[in-house]
Amino acid sequence: MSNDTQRSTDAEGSGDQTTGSTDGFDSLLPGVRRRDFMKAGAAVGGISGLAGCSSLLNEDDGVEGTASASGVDNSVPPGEHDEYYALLSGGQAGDVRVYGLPSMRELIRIPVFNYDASRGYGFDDESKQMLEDAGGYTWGDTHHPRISQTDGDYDGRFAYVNDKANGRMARIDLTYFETDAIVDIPNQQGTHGACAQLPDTDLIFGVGEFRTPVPNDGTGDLEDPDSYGSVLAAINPETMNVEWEVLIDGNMDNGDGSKEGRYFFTSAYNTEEAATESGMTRADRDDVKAFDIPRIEAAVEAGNYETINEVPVVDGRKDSPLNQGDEPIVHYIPTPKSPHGVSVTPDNEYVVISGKLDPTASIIDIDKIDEVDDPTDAIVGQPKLGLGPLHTAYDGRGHAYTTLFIDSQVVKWDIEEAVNAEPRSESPVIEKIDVHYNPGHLIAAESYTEDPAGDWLISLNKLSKDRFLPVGPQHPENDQLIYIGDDENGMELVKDSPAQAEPHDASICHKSKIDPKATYDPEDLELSHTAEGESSMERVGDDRVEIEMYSTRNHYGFQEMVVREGDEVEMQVTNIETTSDMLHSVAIPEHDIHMRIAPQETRKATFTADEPGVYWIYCAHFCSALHLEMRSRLIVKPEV
Ligand code: K7E
Ligand code: CUA
Repeated sequence: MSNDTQRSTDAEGSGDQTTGSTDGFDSLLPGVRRRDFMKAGAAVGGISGLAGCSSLLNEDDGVEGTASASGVDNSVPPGEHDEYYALLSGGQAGDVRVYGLPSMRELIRIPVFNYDASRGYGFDDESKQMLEDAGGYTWGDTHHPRISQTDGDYDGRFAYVNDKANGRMARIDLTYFETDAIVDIPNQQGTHGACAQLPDTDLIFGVGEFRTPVPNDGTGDLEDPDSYGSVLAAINPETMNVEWEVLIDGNMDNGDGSKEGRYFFTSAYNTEEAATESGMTRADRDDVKAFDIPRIEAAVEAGNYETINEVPVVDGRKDSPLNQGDEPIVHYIPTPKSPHGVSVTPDNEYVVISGKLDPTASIIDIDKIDEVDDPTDAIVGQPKLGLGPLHTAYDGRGHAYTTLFIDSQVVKWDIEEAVNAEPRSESPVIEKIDVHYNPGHLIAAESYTEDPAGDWLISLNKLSKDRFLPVGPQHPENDQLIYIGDDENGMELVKDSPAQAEPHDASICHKSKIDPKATYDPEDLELSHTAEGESSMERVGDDRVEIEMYSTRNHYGFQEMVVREGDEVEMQVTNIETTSDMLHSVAIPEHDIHMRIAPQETRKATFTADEPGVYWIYCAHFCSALHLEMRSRLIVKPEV
């Protein structure tokens, strides 16, 4: 088998991976988009449940999907694509997972704050350097992946995700589904909430949860929690620089932005500024903060800040001069009790704050925030939902869906009804469904945009207990798929899907809005491209060797490379394949190197050859029938 016969002439990056399939609805119902069809769920009654659309498609050939009792079907036949991308945070795993929806198939994992040899991430010079520059930690705690928007809709360019563990924010380039930038946020520990300034992703906000001395450099009073503070950080989405921060009283938890860019909202659970659990839960209400972004930017512009660790920090505490008078930069709105989730409604009328330690959610009228004298007058509804309300999502039909952590349920309720009802009334509640068990976030398709899809919802349950085969004391989590497209027949639990700990939040984006490349565009890379026949190996100093070579089926540019003990070796490899999915890797035994290189991609690794001997460089990615033969010898000669 020669290299030539194996080399396919498949058109490069034909895009068939992402755009080739039709979802069937276009042809079935000319002029009606699938979403519109689903939104008409109640009206079309019986067939509204055919969410997976495979049964509809297959009606003629008699093939049935795995429809449930009411006909809801999330199955995607072999070879067919899903309707949505779901990007889920991996929590303590430090990554972001990509599911296809509605099948809930996990497609790939994107390493972000973790090292992942299966993606070569953290093992080549560039990604290793990026992780090193971002603090050099080997793990992170991702919670809130948010996809960039333009005009209030997903633009599919980037996703941003926080690291609660080490106070960082990362950007994922959705052209390649790869992390391309990480910022270590100064003056912030416990970056929890993460969200963009909408509608055009002009800023990314990192929400500081843990109160520390600011700056936290050992100066000042370390013992007295009263002297600590936490900051909101505004990050430039292009440069990933922190533009400014706002110091606040109390603490912050989750965050969400108003849809027109004016406000950024955060919840809180430690208005008491305590350092113990009992101290943190003493107060019956905690301050939701509404940051007025234009006013904060005006303060920065006017020089009303203190520079701490090279970042302009604006004083947004209650007694700050900037918060006196009619135009405060931060509104403090007390809501019950240790509120957690923060979700702006798709129409930008309200922000819903889930009570966590109170059975209600508080509905704040966004237009009233700057008008009322008593901030609590901006709270226009407080429906009683159940025990442990945590997070809220929307279907675009006027309904909200809130997880009840303690009740292990998802509650569906009517937003306008809740505004009209008496406080603590249960009348806005439409329906509750059991989930298994103890849900944290829930997320509905495109719920974070101005136009939610209203068909699928995932409940991200923290406990799975008895739902799967036992695998020892560490259980998987349970991501449950719920169909919400049928108001008449109600919510339907469709699938249990085990997940490695710990997905917190997710963004669900229609497949038409993300357009990944199937091979690399060498123009997008900083490293030079090495073509076939152009491999080079050069000694550039007494103890430094530079290698540039290509890889293809089934060999590397060099069959052997001879260096001297103690040499620093810089090895740069281009995968010259043009066929999509034809990856190679460069694994160097006993040197902790693994580069995994996609078609037309170039990667580089630098290492010291400090142990004389022979090392078989091999391709660790099974690429072809001659994969095992795809090897090269690294010969390290002893010093004489
Ligand atoms: Cu509720 Cu970090 Cu959004 Cu977890 S957070 S669940
Ligand atoms: Cu190349 Cu295996």
